[in-house]
Formats: sequence, C-alpha cells, structure tokens
Amino acid sequence: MTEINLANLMSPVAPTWCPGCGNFSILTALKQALIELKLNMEDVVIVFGIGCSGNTADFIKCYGLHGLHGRGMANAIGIKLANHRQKVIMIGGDGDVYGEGLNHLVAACRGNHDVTAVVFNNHRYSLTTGQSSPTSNKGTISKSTPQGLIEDPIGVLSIAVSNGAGFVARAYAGKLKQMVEMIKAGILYEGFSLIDVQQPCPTFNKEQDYAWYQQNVFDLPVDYDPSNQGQALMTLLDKDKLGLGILYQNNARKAYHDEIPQLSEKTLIEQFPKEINLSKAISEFI
Ligand SMILES: Cc1ncc(C[n+]2csc(CCOP(=O)(O)OP(=O)(O)O)c2C)c(N)n1
Repeated sequence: MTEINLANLMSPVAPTWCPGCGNFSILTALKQALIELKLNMEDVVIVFGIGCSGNTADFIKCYGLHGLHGRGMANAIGIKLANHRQKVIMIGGDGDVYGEGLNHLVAACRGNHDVTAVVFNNHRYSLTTGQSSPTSNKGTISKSTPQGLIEDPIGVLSIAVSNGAGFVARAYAGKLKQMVEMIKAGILYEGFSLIDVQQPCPTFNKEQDYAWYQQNVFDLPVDYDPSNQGQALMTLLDKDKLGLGILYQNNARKAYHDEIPQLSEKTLIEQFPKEINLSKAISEFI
C-alpha cells in the first residue's frame, strides 16, 4: 500500500487550463483533501467526465477512468458496486453532470450510492468554447444563444436534496480551505455526496467572474442545521445568493451497497469465480 502524498499524485503532464481558471484551485483542493485523509493510492478511484474539468484526468496521478461525456456517474456507481471498499470520486463539469449526465446524477441520489461527485460548475460548456449550460443564467449570450438564453438555470442541488442524496454541499474555487473541508467531508460521508464547486471561467464566462462571486457567495450561518431538509430547500430557492457549506446531510440513510446482503461480507470482485462458464451464464439470461 502507498499512502497518498503530493509527490505520488504528481502527473508528468502540466495543466492546459487558461490562466485564472478556477480548475487550478479545485485540483489543489482535491489533492490536499486526499493527502489530509491519509488514504492509500490503491484505495481511491477517480472517474472523470469530458470537458476542461474532465481533463483533470491528465493532471493528477491516480487510479481512474476517463470515460464518455455525461456517463461518469454510471461508471463510478459500477466501480463502487464491484469493490465497495474503495473510495470512488467522480469529477465532471456542469454540462457533464447536470446536462448530459442528469439522469445518472438522479440515480446516484435515489440510490444514495457511496460516490463523491465534485462538480466544476463554471456555468458554461467551456471545452467546446463556451456554449450555455444548464446552470447558465437566463439571458446569457453565448455562441449557442446569440440572442440570449431563454431557459432558467436548473435548480440541481434542490433536485439532489429532494431525491435522496445524503450529502449536498456548495463550495467556491476562490475559497481553498473551505473547499478542502467540503471534499474531505464528502469523501468520508457513507452515501452519495455532491459537492458543487462554483468556478470562474475567465475565458468564456465574463459575467460570473471573481468580482461577481465576491458579491454573491456567503458562508452559511453558524446556526445553519444541515440535517434540516426543509431549510436546505428554502436556502436553495435563492438562486442569486450562493450559500457555501454543507447544505444538507442525512446521517440516517444507508448507502446503496449497505442495503445488499450479498455484499455484507465480501466485495463483488472477491466473490467473482476464478473460472466462469460464459455460455452457461449467458444461457441463464436468454
Ligand atoms: C456525447 C457527447 N456530446 C458532446 C460532446 C462534446 N463536448 C465535449 S466537452 C463538452 C463540454 C463540457 O462542458 P462541461 O461538462 O460543463 O465541462 P467544462 O469544459 O466546462 O469543464 C462537450 C459538449 C462529447 N464529447 N460527447
């Protein structure tokens, strides 16, 4: 076993992100969280979506999978069920996780699958040069909406809170220390954890820049109670002011794999037969 440290997370590939991109600090926070949790390299799998965010796959050394756009969560759930002793983290953008992958996100919430999703939310499809995404504001001018976006932004954290996600948090790429704490808490939580990271994209989102975030984010008050689902939903109804912290945490709900008696003793891969008669297995299903 190899305990995670900065040196062994270091990829030989330097990030290709634009200067000032919020992705730099999110990657730093992720590495810091893994180091502070004293996890082993062999115990962590990171699944990446497609996008500037998904390109993080090249910039961190770890066990992982860089799969199809929008399908990262499905892969993450599969990996978790194959070996539920591993910590599984899913990284993707708002387009990837809240657009193409929304159905898989809802499945992760409903099942309370023990996966930690860190969503790099820059309110744009940035890798493809800045089209509006499900979290773009109404009126956004972009290449795909030259006359202004007609739709309202998706209230995706409310969807998560009201559909079974056990842990829902919001962080901001401009607040590194808090982001590290959110990611650590999400990884430690046994169930589905969604950490929405608000992230400036200096190239394609001129509207929500660092100055805008300084005006529009706030720390949740000290008396905020994350176990109160109603309070979380009320807080999330305000789509302009962005409360940072753990919005909702349900410690009473079991993770999906803990509901499966066949996984109580051994993981699925430990139970996998050494030899398998494929024709016999297939004939049982047809
Ligand atoms: C199925 C599919 N549809 C579309 C694309 C093209 N595509 C690649 S990256 C991307 C945008 C990703 O945006 P987001 O998930 O918000 O990540 P960001 O680049 O902003 O980090 C799109 C649409 C693709 N690769 N696969």
